[in-house]
Amino acid sequence: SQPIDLRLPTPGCYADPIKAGIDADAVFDGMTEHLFFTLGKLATSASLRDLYMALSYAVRDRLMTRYLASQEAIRAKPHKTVAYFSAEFLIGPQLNNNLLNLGIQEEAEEAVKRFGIESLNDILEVEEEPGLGNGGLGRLAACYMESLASLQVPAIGYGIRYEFGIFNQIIRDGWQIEVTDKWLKGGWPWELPQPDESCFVGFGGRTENYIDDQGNYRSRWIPSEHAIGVPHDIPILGYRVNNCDRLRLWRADATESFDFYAFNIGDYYGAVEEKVASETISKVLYPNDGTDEGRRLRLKQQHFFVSCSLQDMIRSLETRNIPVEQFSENWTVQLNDTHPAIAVAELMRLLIDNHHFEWDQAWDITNRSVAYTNHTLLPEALEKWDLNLFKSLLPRHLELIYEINKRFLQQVRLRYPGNDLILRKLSIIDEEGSKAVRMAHLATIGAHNVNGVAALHSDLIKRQLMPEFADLWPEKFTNVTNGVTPRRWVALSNPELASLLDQEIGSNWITNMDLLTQLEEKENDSNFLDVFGATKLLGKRKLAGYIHRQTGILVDPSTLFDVQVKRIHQYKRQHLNALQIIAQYLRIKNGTAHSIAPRTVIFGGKAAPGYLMAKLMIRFINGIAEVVNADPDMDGKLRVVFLPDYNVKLGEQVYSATDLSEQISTAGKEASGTGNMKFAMNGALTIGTLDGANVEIRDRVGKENFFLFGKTESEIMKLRKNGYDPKQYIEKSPELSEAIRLIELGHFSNGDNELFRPLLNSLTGYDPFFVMADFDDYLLAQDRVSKAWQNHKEWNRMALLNTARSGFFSSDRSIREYCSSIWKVNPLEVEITCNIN
Ligand code: NBY
Repeated sequence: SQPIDLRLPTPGCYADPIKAGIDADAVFDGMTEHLFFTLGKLATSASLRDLYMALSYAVRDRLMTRYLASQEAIRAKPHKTVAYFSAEFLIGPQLNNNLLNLGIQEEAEEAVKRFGIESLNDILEVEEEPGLGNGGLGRLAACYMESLASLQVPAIGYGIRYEFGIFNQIIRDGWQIEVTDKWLKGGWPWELPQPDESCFVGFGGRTENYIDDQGNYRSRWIPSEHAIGVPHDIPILGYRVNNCDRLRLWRADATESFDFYAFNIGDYYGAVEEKVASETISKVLYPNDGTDEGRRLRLKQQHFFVSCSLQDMIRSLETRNIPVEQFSENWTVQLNDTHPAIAVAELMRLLIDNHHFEWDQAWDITNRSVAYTNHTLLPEALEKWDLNLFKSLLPRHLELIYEINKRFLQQVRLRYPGNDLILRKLSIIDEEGSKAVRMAHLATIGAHNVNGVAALHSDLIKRQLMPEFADLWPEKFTNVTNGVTPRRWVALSNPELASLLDQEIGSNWITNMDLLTQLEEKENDSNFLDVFGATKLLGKRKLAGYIHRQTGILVDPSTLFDVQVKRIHQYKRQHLNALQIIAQYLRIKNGTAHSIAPRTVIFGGKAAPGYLMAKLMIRFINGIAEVVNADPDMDGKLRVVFLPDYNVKLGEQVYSATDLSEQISTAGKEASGTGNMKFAMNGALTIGTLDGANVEIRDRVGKENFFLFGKTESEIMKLRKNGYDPKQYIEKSPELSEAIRLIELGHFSNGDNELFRPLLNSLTGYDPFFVMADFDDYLLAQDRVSKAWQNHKEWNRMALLNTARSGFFSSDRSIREYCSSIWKVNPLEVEITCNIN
């Protein structure tokens, strides 16, 4: 390919991709200029925040050559580009990631020292992360963007620039309190607003038929309302390459302002919803990770960002003189769950109504371009929109969906003559009860590929979620097991491990995680195992310091750090872990805890504001923590910590400091999990069920290096079918009965024996997630953990093998699979020549 000559004397313009032109002097000079000109500050009076801003701007400047060259490369020569559509991108802090990918961490360290700062970390600490996602789904999108850029694949992430991201969590009296996330308040240096590329989006109104100049019958939409989408672009630089992709987030301009301060935190949801009804569409992220709330504003958000993005993509063809007929040769659209599934109807509308394509050609283009990733089997999380709501907001789209459905069902009739049941099951319109549009059906029919996110999950999509679709189109359904980026989740978050790996196997592991298998040669090298264990201890010391500062709890870094961090959910079963702690507590109290490992059990995670049971689970954990941590009998044996406000930044501290990773969801419920992968890479052992990607993690790290417990998915199904009764399990288990009795007595709620009643009733009555059924086996697995911990050398060996065999879970591998089997895209190497070198 032709090198791009920008003819610009820009900072960081250099032919040598790594470091050239960016030494500590350049970083220092850049900071000085920005302090003075951009921030209006003298270096002598600059605060840490000022220095953070100045360094960020200086680094951003040095991304621009690559950023523009990457866009120029596509302009110069058409190349299929990935458009990753996601309502959430949980990108985390940007500064250190960009320093790493540019290769200038040391230069930055030296530059900040010249400002009298002791360590770059002091500046990194200041960065506020954009919480534009709920959990795994949003974080996955961020890992995928980073891998796309690192693999030199042209890509753009399309989403929403929420003014308020996921709420900040504080814990008061053991309860979660939600606080508005004002991530933009101090200015956020990583985005570039591009108001010239704004788009119009319609809502409501009516449709009409008309005859055009050529005498053709056509339909059009006359919306009653409009919003303007203003793109805000975030550069996503690949690791040590010139390719710099983009995250393009749309902001809806405010129509009127209001004071979010007045949030009634007890009713976060209601407060947001009511006020927001008259408000701008991009105001707030829905803080809901597992249930479809079916709110009008949410559908508005979805259509808003999808319409802006598709218009933007078509416009980019037009400005490059590429005919719109060639849309699918130039773009491949990935739908991150059904949140952007309206894209199927919106692309049809744009092609037919605006660009006057015939139906068949428009459908062909749509179907060739769009693919859909499913992230959940939970029925309550499958998006459905009430037909009347849908019609009032998107009347033209509903007409198009009816037509899509009509043509689709005609095909089904031919394939299954006389089978009305299958028509009802496959239809986009749910006719049971009040009518609704099923977004998963729209996505599946519109897409050329549907994938799940782990082998088991993809299998269950075919067998349980959409068996009729899988029978109709078996080749449409595939699997791409999730992955996480080793740049953030090893190199940035675990610098001690990263430098040990560099020393032992060279530094190529960071872009080729399969090289980690070379570590297997060290499994019996006693000295190496000690060093490996020592890096873990460093991480644990740091986390212990953080825990003390945040919660006042003193924890001992030599104890087993047993961690469960993820959204709080019944299916993820944090309460199973909590019950296990009570059992251990009782053993210690009764003097029967003979060989239990001294543990620090750490929880972190947010509960959806309207999910009362999850909020009670947080209160429950904190109730246990209060009793355990105050009891001198527990000293040196057991500590329980609930870390408030779990987010990406905190995750970076946690994964590197963990010995035991808790992945204990009810089998069949967790689509994949991605935290499980981050833990394994960082040398934590997993205690887990055969669920999601745990299955593949265990296959790869070896069953002897994984603490397995619990019923399998098919055993759970059988139990459910045969009438599951949790009481039978409680009666059979003295330790479980005793734990429950203690909770009933109010032992963990200052004598209040009503507080945890709803939780107990659920567990002992219906137990929808089979906590009681798995309890005894879980406790036995925890005993195996305790036993293994006695032999530190052996533990370190198993931990090392986890790291060594976790290469498969790099998002680079996932992205390569998407590129070759779904998107059919190739890398496009960006070369740069400069006139200033
Ligand atoms: O996606 C998660 C899955 O639970 C996890 O197993 C998987 O590893 C991960 C990545 O594939 N799903 C998830 O995080 N979902 C959400 O955050 C989410 C957000 C919004 C809504 C539903 C789910 N919603 O209905 O609005």
